[in-house]
Amino acid sequence: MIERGQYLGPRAIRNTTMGHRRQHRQFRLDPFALCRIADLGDAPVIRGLNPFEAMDDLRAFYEPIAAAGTRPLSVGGDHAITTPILRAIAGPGSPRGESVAVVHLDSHTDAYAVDLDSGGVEHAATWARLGVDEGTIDGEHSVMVGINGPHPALHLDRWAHDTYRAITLDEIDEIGVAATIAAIRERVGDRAVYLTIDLDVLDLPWAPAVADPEVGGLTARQAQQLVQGLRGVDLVGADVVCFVGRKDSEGEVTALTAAALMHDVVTLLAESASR
Ligand SMILES: [Mn+2]
Repeated sequence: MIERGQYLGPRAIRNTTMGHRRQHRQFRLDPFALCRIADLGDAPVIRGLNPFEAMDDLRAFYEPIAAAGTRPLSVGGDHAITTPILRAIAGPGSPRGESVAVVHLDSHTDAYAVDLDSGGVEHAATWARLGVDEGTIDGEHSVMVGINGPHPALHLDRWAHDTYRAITLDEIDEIGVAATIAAIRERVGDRAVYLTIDLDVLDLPWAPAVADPEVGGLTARQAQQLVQGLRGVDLVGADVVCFVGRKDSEGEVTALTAAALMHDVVTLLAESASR
């Protein structure tokens, strides 16, 4: 599950976006003119060898961000980062005080139960269930998109389908991207939304450098359409995870794909914040 080198993901994204053009063509606007947008630097995880303490370190980094009303977009790290970010920005004890709807793009459900399946350890594949259990995620208004590939236990899928709206890659093939966007929007309604993108939802030509690759994922174009299709929802934060920069192909394809999706997300966040 854990793959070394993911902590270098943000640097690879910074490198590839050094000369980035900032204005959003489809939305006809400059997010950097709408809002104050800044790189807040690497989140210090001082106690990285202990998963529980590492989660607390990350949460401590995000708490003042949440208190300031800032809408964070983070680059992982693996999917374990989503738990402490959600704890800072949503649910009991957060400034918001209530759960958020989650839009989860991933080949995997990440529905392992901490106690039943994971020996009490919170990790990259427990966050989607843990968040529902501890009240940061509103399962009834949340949706998984792009579920694909073989997996170790059918009961995880059952939990995901019972709790979230889980749209498999097969269903996207069947109904198309536009109907998928409509289903996502219907599910989240007017709730505050957190978007989390595991890059393994993409097929390997567009994102080879991921921790847990699955064959036959979304094209980069489909992923862009799905993300841009969230325009108008109240997006309060987002992350892009599981990027293993040192596995990237020549031309830094995964970094470019991640950066393109992040530009869409930054634009969505800027529009949400300025509404
Ligand atoms: Mn995944």
